[in-house]
Amino acid sequence: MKGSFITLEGIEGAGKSTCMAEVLTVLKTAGRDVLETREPGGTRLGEELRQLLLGHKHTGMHEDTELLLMFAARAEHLQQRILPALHAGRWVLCDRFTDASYAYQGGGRGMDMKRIQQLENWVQGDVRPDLTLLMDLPVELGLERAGKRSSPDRFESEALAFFQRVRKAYLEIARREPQRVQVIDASQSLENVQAQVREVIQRFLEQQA
Ligand code: Z5A
Repeated sequence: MKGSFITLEGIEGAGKSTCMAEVLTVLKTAGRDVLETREPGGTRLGEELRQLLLGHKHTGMHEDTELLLMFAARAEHLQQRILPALHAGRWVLCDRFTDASYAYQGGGRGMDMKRIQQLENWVQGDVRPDLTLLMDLPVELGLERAGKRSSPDRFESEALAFFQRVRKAYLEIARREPQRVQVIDASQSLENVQAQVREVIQRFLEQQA
């Protein structure tokens, strides 16, 4: 039996990490064996690449390099952890995946979406998430929530307009793939957001039964 692949996406401060816990609880209560992971990262090599990508050591990194490093980390993650877990019948819950490359590198940096698609096809073959929760909220609110954290990483240091392009790109993906991408109104209170998340996951579980 093959497990299901669920991803969480959203702009800065959207509450993905907070809601991962909620998704995990619902899945575990339903008896699913879940691999919880994240991108960039998820493997030892991927976590090292994450440090290079998010840290300030390579502030002027070229956008091609950034995109290729994202996909290098993803190739390692897929081959070493995600695919073995899915083939073993486990569920995979991942904090960000390829939609983030379309939103941040495509939308935010303005890179050619076709290039990203070529890498997606090469690295992933036909592997795509079965369900994606897009935590959506106004950029100003997300940045305000995230701003309460200590030191900003390389992406968090970007300007407001960058995150507005990222949000727009995410919403465009949701518009194109309404079956896979479920939009959560993340501007609501935490209780309300968690309730929306529970409902989407319960519905998905029922569809899989
Ligand atoms: N990136 C990329 O460019 N290309 C790619 O292909 C991939 C990634 C895969 C790392 O992501 C960066 O990599 C990311 C995109 C880029 N950069 N950015 N920006 P990350 O996921 O590790 O980093 P992040 O976006 O900063 O996520 P985060 O730290 O996990 O934050 P979050 O999940 O969006 O939010 P949170 O930590 O759950 O919540 C933020 C705060 O708001 C926190 O204090 C909560 O208690 C609070 N919160 C949450 N929900 C609520 C509600 N509903 N009401 C009030 N307060 C709330």
